[in-house]
Amino acid sequence: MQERLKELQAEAIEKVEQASSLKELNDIRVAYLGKKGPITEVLRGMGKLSAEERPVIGAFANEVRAAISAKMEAKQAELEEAAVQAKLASETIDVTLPGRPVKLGNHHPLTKIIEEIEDLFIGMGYEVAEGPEVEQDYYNFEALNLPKGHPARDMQDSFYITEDILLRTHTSPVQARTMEKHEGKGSIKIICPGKVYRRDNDDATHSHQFMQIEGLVVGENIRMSDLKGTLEVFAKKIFGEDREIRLRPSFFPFTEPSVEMDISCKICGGHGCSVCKHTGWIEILGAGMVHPNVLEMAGYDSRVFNGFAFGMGPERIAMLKYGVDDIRHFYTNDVRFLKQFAVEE
Ligand code: FA5
Repeated sequence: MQERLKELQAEAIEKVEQASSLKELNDIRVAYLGKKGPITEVLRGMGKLSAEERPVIGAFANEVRAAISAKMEAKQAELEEAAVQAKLASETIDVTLPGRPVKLGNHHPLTKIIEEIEDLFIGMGYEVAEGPEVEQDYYNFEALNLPKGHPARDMQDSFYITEDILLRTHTSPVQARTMEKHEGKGSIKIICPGKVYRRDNDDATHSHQFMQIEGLVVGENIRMSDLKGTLEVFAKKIFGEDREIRLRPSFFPFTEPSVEMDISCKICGGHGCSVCKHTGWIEILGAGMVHPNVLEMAGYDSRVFNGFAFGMGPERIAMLKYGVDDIRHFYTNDVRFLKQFAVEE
């Protein structure tokens, strides 16, 4: 019996040495040390042995199992280490390979122009104010001298949510809100950038959703010449000294007198094209002296206080500054269009 056990030990150890995978090793474990294996089989025959022989064979059988198990453990460690080494070898990184460039985004041209305009006005002592896009009819129209039924409401076709709530059609309600907050006291110098909405048909210079930047100055002895000077500084800083500006008399119910400012078209150099509707000029803002009724409705004494206001369209400004021929490029977000603005960052 001892001979048979020795034979099995030698046989099992040889197989373990030759095993080339963890699976193979496990199969050998089951085959030799398992309940149905040959060692267990030999031990089953121990009943036929004498009482003296039995402990000797039993102890020997345990030694055989221990020797096979120890060999297996050593082999298992060896195979596991080999597997780790093989994995490391297959995952070697060639640090000398050139890296893949990471594509960097850039600011949207509208963000750039709005920030540029904000910086310019902050430099002139203005503060930035904001207001809601879903606005009350009162602030969008009534507080701006546009009572219900006023024909000038047709100038801004609106998206109404209820009879009294709408998507704001301009940023001018922020003027009304800011003046109201001041409760008729003290001067104001703000700009208010934000989105506005109108039921306009989309074309090269119109969008149903666009941006505006409102400006408002309230104080004592503010004059039309202050407004003109401010707009001139703005236009020259943004467009350069060589671009022409013109102020045209206009009408807004919330300003009196009112003007519109045009800039000479960069696309055609002022000769006329589809962007400037063959006039050589593009309108970029409306402005005027704050109407006394607007000051009074917000709680200011119009005999003491006066002011000027303007509202500009950053899309049109960006079109003129960067030579963009269609406002819709700003919203379709074609990366080929957007990445052209990366170089100036
Ligand atoms: C207004 O919205 C006045 N609230 C501006 C104002 C403020 C006047 C304060 C006086 C005092 P207007 O509707 O003209 O005015 O719009 C102002 C600017 O917004 C225009 O000059 C133009 O640059 C831009 N704009 C108007 N409609 C569109 C549109 N559909 N798409 C793109 N830009 C537009």
